[in-house]
This record gives sequence, structure tokens and C-alpha cells, in this order.
Amino acid sequence: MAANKLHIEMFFDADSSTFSYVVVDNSSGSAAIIDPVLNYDAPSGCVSAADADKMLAYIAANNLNLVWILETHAHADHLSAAHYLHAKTAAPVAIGEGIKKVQQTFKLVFNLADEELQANGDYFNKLFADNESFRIGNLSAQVINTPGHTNDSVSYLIEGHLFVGDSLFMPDSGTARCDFPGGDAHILFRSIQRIYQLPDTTQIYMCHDYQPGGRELKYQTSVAEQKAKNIHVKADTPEQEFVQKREARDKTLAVPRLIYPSVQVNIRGGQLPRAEQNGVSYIKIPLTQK
Ligand SMILES: N[C@@H](CCC(=O)N[C@@H](CS)C(=O)NCC(=O)O)C(=O)O
Ligand SMILES: [Fe+2]
Repeated sequence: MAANKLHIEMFFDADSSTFSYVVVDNSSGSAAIIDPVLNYDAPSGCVSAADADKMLAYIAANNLNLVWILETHAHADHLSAAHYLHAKTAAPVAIGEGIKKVQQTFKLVFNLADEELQANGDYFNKLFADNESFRIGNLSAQVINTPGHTNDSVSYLIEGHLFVGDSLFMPDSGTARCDFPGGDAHILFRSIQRIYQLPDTTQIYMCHDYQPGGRELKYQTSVAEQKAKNIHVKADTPEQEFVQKREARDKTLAVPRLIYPSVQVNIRGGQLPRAEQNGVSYIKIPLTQK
């Protein structure tokens, strides 16, 4: 693989500790955006596309042609800018076909009518099947289903570079939580085994880094490094040991700050809930009593 076949530009949203990427095919100028963030200020309900506009500015400055907007999963901690970017560029918004299950689950949680959400993959332009191949200009890309954190989690393998979403974190952070509806530590373990079967040299790109111990921000590692050093799952870690560690940690984690707004918007591909007759969109929060 020529060293300069592709370029990966990383963007970081400090509010949600999220990495987004622009992946560029240097030979054609085609590009894909992975996991774009829509900025959201919860107390005021104010939505802004400041981060997404930085990505668009990068694309414009480099004369790139955006051909895909890719989601690794329906995020539960930040809003997606996929719909905003689609409206600006007409590039298709794609996600794994497991999104149907996630939509079905949260359609019930938010008591959404069929006109609001059909839960058949609506709001997305393309649903990827496991192992499906696609192109970003002259780059070959492949979808690898990696559920466990969520039902719809996929990783994108692009010319030896793997965008894992929230399956793996940096080796010193381990893995993503499996306690959301549809999450399952056993399933995540099996997804990680799939990743560990890729060549050791495969470069892995994070979706989050929470900087344990206050260390500097990191977003990139390799299959070899994960197999040797991941604190939850090394090459020879038995499934049961991983599941115990993962489930014990999940019991200590608070509900993500933006889970309700995020999920509500992200099951609609980043589109805000339909405006009411006064032209305003609202976020619902199901109330429970202790
Ligand atoms: N404190 C963050 C937590 C976000 C969170 O739960 N992130 C998920 C990925 S969507 C995770 O796996 N976290 C693992 C951890 O915090 O150890 C928030 O409130 O947004
Ligand atoms: Fe996530």
C-alpha cells in the first residue's frame, strides 16, 4: 500500500471526548466523514454545527468531494451531525443494518408514532450488511459488524485502517460499556476476537478517549498493541474473564449526560425530532419514579 494512498484527518470534540475523521482518497479527492458531532448545550437546548462546519471547511479547502457520511453506531453520548452534513452536501448517510433493532428499542422508550419513526432503517440512506464492501473513490472499504456496545455497532476497515467506534478504547482504557439497551459483554468479546484476527499491523482509530489518569489525548493504536496491552481483553483473555471485568465496570458508570437527546436524534440519523406546530423541536425525557 502506498504510504500516501489515503490521508486521515482527525477532529476532536472536547465536550464529549469524541473523535471524528475525514478519510481522503488522495488519488481522486473523494472523502468520507466518520462519526461527525453536532454540538449541543443541554441547559439551553442550543444546537450548533460548529464542529461539522470545521469538517466542511477542511473539505472545501482541500477541494474534496464528500461521498459518504459513516456512523459506527447510534451514539448515546453526543448528537450526530450526519443529517446536517447530508443537507449541505447530499452525501449518503450510512450505518450498520443493526440500526433497525436500535430504532425498534428506542421507538418504545420514547413512545414514538409510526409517522415519526418506522424503525426499518428510515432516516438513513444506506444500511450496511456485515462484510459489505464499498468504495471511497479508489479506496476499498469493508464493513465489519462489531456489536456488543450497541446492536448496530460496526467497524470500517479502509485500506488497513480500522475505525472501531466504541468497541475498543486505547489499551489503557480497555473497552466500551455494554449496559445500554441491546448491549452485551459476551457479544462485544466475540466482536473483539474478530478485530484481533485482522493483521497485527492494522491501524485502529478510536471514537473516544477519556484520558485516564489525565494522560495526553490518544486516538490511534494497532491490533498488535491491543492484543498485547488492552487492560480488558488481550489476545489470550478468556471470554468469562472479560465479561466479569466489563460487567463490574458497567455497574460503576453513570448514565451518559446526553443519552436522551443523543439517542432521540441519532436514531433519526442526526435529524432533530419533527418540529411542533409552533416550529420548535423538543427533546423528550421519559420520567421514572424511585
Ligand atoms: N461521562 C460521559 C460518559 C460517556 C459514556 O458512557 N461513554 C461510553 C461510550 S458511548 C463508554 O463506553 N464509556 C466507557 C467508560 O466511561 O468507561 C458522559 O456522560 O457523556
Ligand atoms: Fe457509544
